[in-house]
Amino acid sequence: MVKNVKPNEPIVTHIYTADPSAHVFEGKLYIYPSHDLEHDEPSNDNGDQYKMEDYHVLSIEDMDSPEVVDHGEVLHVKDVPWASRQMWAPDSAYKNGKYYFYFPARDKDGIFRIGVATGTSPAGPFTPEENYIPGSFSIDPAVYVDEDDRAYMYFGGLWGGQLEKWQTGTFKEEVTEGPAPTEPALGPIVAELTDDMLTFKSEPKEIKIIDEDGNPILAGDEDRRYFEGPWVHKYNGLYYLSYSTGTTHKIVYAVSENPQGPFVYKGTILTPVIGWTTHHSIVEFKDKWYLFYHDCSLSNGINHKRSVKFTEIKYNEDGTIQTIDPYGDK
Ligand code: FUB
Repeated sequence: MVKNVKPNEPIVTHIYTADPSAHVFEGKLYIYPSHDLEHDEPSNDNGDQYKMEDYHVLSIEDMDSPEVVDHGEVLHVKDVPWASRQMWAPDSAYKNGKYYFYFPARDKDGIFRIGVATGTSPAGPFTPEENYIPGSFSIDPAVYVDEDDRAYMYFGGLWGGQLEKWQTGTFKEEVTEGPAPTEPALGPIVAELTDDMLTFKSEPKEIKIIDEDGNPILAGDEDRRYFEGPWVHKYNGLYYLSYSTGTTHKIVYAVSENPQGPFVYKGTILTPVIGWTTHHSIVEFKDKWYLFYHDCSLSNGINHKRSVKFTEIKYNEDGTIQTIDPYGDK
């Protein structure tokens, strides 16, 4: 257990953690991160340096004096029949009295797919299904269970996340480019989940992100276009889709009245952190809203050695989110 964790400090230091998906289950805050492995191999734009093999679950009971419990390894790639490597950003959900753990990994052909594992406790362990979710592709699943009990999975990531390779609807290994800078950017993908949470109910479809005038955000607009790491939460009846802009290293957001969009771009939640990737989640716990995110400060900027942190977020009266500079007080 790690005691007295402070905002904007690593919540654990005994392992490197990234891509935190935070949820409140059974009255506690559970964090589902990636588990970064330590190695000295070089980095590339394909993300080969992110060699993760397993997942740990973390939890916090009281955010006013946070003590973080590491529940240990809950799933390892060797136990997933369809997966070969790279257990990237996961998420979890609760429905039907069960916990569902969603994770991307490369299949035996090197194609990223999304798998699901189930368990009876939010702290795991989780038992994987034999195969990946049929029709799933790319990375970074985030599952939102709405108040009407319908559940949606948001996913997709550019570059190493392979989203460009699916532009025609089938996987094309040779495709490396997305749309031209003056064309609409690729959006994240959404698919409604079946009631048993194990398959897609509908064909995955691309989400449209537009500006306040109704124009699509363009591929060349790297300050606003979608890159990876989607997250959806609801605030005052509106759906907030937040995501990483990748090359410009920001967490930004867009809002909609419909969980499947279109979403209207609103602004920046988190300015760039130390390290290339930025990835987050947003959760309400005991009447406060928190942003969980990661950076590479503990490893002095090594991109594949990241640490999960948190900070409180505040809404303005008009529903916009106040921008956070994670190093603002230093
Ligand atoms: O952790 C591996 C990848 O890096 C994630 O899937 C992306 O969102 C980025 O954080």
